[in-house]
Amino acid sequence: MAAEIWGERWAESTSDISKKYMEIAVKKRSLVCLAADRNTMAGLFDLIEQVGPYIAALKTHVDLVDDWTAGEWSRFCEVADAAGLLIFEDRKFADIGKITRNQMGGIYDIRSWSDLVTAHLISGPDIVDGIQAAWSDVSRSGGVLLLAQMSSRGNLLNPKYTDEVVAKGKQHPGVFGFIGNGSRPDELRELRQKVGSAKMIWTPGVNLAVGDGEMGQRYGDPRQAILAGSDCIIVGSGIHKSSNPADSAKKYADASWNALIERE
Ligand code: 5BU
Repeated sequence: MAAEIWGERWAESTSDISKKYMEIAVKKRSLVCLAADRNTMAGLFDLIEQVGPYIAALKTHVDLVDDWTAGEWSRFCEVADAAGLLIFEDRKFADIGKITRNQMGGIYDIRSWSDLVTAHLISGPDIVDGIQAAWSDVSRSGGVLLLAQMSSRGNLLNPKYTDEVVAKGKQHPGVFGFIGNGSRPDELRELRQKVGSAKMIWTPGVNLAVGDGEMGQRYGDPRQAILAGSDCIIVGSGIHKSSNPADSAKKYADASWNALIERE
């Protein structure tokens, strides 16, 4: 079933975790990753309870939770796991390999609960080895999403930088895929051409209300993002700030799923 729906993306992928994601997306008929940017544990629990059935992955910023404790967080990850979600910490690592390896540990111990993390390639390719070593240290595995583009206005990830990130990232088995700019379908289409079919492209900067967001964020349409080659729309405020998060999540799920069917 997943092979049919995802076409060449499934056929060319050599990553277990990508295949796991594609299967979850088919099961839930949703290519939505929720950006769960709420800053209390109660707010996070409430959100996941409402939208769990309509999303395929959960993106966190573990360091923005005001009342974070290790115990509550591990309970939260258990709930996410029970809801069948991949857990993606959007940490945007950027340091040298050995420091990044240690930053996967520390108080938040990201290596012990994340399936995916983001990283910049600004410090060179060893950052991916550092992150993979950290997962190995706790006998787990995971995938790295490299920032090839960003959704925010004025960002410094110019096309030449994007090309180098893609060229290096494509070769590395520890790289699950790339972050692309969900607000600009044309840029995304170009990125997909460069990436080919073997790796994922996940896209923030997506909202049914297209246009400029807060503090330089930009938003594009979910259907357009998937048609341009995104494999997962990352949606934050479009869901968690809505008066009915479940209804909104369902709308994004339907838009993303229908676009995948249309694309393949
Ligand atoms: P929003 O509320 O849908 O704007 O939330 C977007 C989320 O995606 C938020 O958690 C950001 O940290 C994240 N993000 C982004 O907006 N743009 C980027 O280029 C990257 C991540 Br990388």
